[in-house]
Amino acid sequence: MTFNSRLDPETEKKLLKLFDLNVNFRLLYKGSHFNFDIRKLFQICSDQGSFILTVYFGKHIFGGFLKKSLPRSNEQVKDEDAFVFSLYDSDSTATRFSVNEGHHAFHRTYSSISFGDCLKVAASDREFHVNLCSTYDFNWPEWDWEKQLCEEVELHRVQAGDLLPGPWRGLPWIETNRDELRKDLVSYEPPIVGLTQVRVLLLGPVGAGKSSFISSIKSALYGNVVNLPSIGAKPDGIIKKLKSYPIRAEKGGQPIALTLCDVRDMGDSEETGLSLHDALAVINGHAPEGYKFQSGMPINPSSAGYCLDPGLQDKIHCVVFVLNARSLHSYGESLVKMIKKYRREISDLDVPQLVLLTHVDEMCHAVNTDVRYVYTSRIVQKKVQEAASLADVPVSFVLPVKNYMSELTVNRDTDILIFSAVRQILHAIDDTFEA
Ligand SMILES: Nc1nc2c(ncn2[C@@H]2O[C@H](COP(=O)(O)OP(=O)(O)O)[C@@H](O)[C@H]2O)c(=O)[nH]1
Ligand SMILES: [Mg+2]
Repeated sequence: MTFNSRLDPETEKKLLKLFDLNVNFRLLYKGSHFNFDIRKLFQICSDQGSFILTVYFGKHIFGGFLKKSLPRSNEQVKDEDAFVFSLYDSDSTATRFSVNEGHHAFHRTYSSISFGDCLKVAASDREFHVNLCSTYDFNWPEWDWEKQLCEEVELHRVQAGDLLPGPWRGLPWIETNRDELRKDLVSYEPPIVGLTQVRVLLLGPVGAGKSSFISSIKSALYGNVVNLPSIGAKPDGIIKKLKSYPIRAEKGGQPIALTLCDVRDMGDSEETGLSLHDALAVINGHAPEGYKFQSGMPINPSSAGYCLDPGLQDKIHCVVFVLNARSLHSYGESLVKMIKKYRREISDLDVPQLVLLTHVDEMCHAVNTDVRYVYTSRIVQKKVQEAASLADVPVSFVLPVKNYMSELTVNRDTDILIFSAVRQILHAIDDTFEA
């Protein structure tokens, strides 16, 4: 049974900034999911460690933090670190107020939760109401100090120590490394004489970040953020073309030896997305550029442009499964089975396969603020392990990245992470040809 927090990533970031240490949130309770039953909240959340309670009114959020656990029975808790907070709307920053200098910071009864005398959340008849103390300046211009009905109530565990003592993969985050990685990519030569381009196919469900990865490579090379029109495009679910993207060292320059190929997204079944048959046809070089994939119409020798006798240059030299770290837990069983099946079939073709794990910046506050934490983040490490087990590959085959998206300018460390993922793809190709 999964349920998602009402906190969007931007708001979550603001709340995370309330803490001096690096922390992350794990949702334990959501009122609307549990029919606003406070007994359920006590049952699930007691003795679970530090927590933050959030109550929502449209864009406005109030709440409280307790470093200690929610007690199992009705009692008062002393906690020097407890605080209450308010976030007026998405444009402002969250403000925190300490609670009574720690004394009686928290109180639970069988039907209510109070942070000092500042904030009380009381349940009655499957509803939650909140009372605020007007002596605190909650920065709340339009607040009516009478008790208010909460739209939503959530309780997140606050997990400290998101960062490991040291990185689990080394990467020098220095300018010379960016230059070197860039130079290696631009001067890359395929390991087979006569092959001028290696073709890398990106496979994965919609929203995984396939298009964004292609544009991120271009951005890192060009030194300015490039957006492909297909980024964030809504899936039409019916047709999508095979599109090859030659990569150039500079805008309008000569293509380098790497081409990325985008195809129809994978769906929950072979009928709703790219079929194994069509994927293999692309990998084996039978599908022509611009080929339109259609459900129920597998590519075959009578399809327009079908390449009957493909050469090595028409084939795919590496398949990269692109997965969204934030969605890993919600990928359906059928998609997971399909990925494993595709992996097995592609293995028979001796084509190297890797996993690109995107959206890691959304998993971890530290990575979001500074991408250099990617290999020190405990949660990213966990997601990498999950992705490896989902796709049945060794952990070392999973490449975590943060794609460029809303930024206006490129950044040295994001470039380094993108370039190093590309380097590993190229190494996998070289190793396969050498074997
Ligand atoms: N935060 C974050 N957003 C990403 C990342 N990669 C892609 N996105 C966003 O996710 C959405 C889907 O990306 P897109 O490249 O269109 O996915 P595709 O369907 O696999 O081609 C877009 O809104 C992207 O801006 C990433 O690494 N981090
Ligand atoms: Mg796309």
